Amino acid sequence: MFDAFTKVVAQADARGQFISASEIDALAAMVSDSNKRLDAVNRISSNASTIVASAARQLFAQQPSLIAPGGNAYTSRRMAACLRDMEIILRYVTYASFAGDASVLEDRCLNGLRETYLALGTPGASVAAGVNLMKDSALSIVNDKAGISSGDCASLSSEIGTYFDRAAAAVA
Ligand code: PEB
Repeated sequence: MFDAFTKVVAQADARGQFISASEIDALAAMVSDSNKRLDAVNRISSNASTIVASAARQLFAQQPSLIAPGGNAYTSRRMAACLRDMEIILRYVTYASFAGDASVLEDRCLNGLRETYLALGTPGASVAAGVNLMKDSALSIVNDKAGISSGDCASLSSEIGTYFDRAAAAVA
């Protein structure tokens, strides 16, 4: 598992070179914006159940066959597994957002997930749709102007968006 700093170290070591000025500049920029990152992670984490519940509600409205008899979220056991999976994926997205690096998400959550869903008969495309709905909801919470000092969060939002995109692409 890497964070943005250890990733740069590992890459420099693989090249057998010192850390470059541009790498230092990029990390310095990340540090100077770190309060935005912590606020974003805090907002997503503290609204996790809302994000999961509203994404799931929209997913089942868009794909009602999932909750109809025989569907992949039919019976409370499967529904619970589905909500739990969405929460697990969201949790790893917050870890990646915190670390500034996708490796924790890739290694501990997404690696093998497509094969797991194939084996279970769970439709990966529907999971991906659920992840995209969580992305929309999480980013609107991150970008809410209310109750926070204002600033430009465009690049942070798009970085966080890429973690959701990776999760969706891993199972679609
Ligand atoms: C991945 N999900 C399920 C299982 C596993 C995962 C390993 C099988 C074991 C179990 O049921 O608990 N576990 C999960 C995960 C990690 C992990 C992400 C990462 C570290 O350890 N059903 C739907 C929706 C979708 C869904 C499309 C969006 O209709 C999910 C939610 N996952 C779903 C369902 C099951 C499941 C299991 C329904 C149960 C499948 C079954 O038993 O029939």
